[in-house]
Amino acid sequence: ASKKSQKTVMVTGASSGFGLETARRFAEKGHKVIVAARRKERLEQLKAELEQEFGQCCVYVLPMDVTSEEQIDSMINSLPEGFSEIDILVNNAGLALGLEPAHKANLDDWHRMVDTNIKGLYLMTRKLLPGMVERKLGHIINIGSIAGNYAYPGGNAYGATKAFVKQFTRNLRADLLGTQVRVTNIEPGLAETEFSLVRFGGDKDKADDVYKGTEPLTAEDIAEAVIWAAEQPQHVNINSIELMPTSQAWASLAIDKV
Ligand code: NDP
Ligand code: 8X3
Repeated sequence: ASKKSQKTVMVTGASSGFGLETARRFAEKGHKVIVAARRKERLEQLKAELEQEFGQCCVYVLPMDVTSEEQIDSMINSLPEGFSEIDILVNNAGLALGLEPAHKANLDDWHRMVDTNIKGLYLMTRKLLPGMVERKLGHIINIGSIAGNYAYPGGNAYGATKAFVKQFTRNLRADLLGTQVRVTNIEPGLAETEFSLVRFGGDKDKADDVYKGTEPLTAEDIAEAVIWAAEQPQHVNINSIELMPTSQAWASLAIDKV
């Protein structure tokens, strides 16, 4: 990017999966990238890698938990010059925990999904939006999911958090009309990252089984969709992109027969 077109991009959940690849793609294109997540060492390693590949100065490491309003406030106040005016926020940090039916699901898992996928996302958005509106420039790119569009067994609270993301995105668009701030929801289907490892509490065999025998989406595929939405000319707002692997589609509705 030329100096004029260079943007400052914040990616949450940049220590793994979609977030990491999205940060890589923005850095590759010459933008300044703030990489945020809880695992500091991974972020430091990513910064070293990206700066070696694409040049110094462009990556700022921000260890933080998106569920903490206090941490979000202090991180916004601590951003150094050159990184403090965020043009693009990629709200990617999120997780699924468990695949049990609702009557057996762990309530703590539900609390954590709501705190991260809903509360973390709206906190980041609410805190960064005023600056974008004031500067008449900004783009919020949310990572939703097909789980917010279609129901599946065991999707219970996770899918509902992603349905929140979908409707929140649309309502943001309604509020932001006339401000030049754009909002997009990316809705991926089955993609191989650490997502299943987290969902199944670190059980690698169970996680690997999810992707065995099929060709899932990759983190690079999602990063590509994010970049594409971000690179549209200013008068174009991509409302949503739903993408699935070719090897995934809908099944018929289930019927309980005696
Ligand atoms: P990964 O588990 O590989 O990455 C998740 C990222 O979120 C990690 O960087 C993790 O970093 C970060 N994160 C989790 N909790 C917090 C927190 N409290 N504060 C800050 N960062 C946090 O999974 P994906 O890349 O697949 O997931 C990214 C997003 O994509 C999620 O919102 C997920 O729901 C969504 N998604 C995933 C799909 C898939 O099939 N993989 C499909 C559709 C949507 P750290 O642990 O270091 O904090
Ligand atoms: C992740 C996709 O189908 O595992 O959001 O819920 S799915």
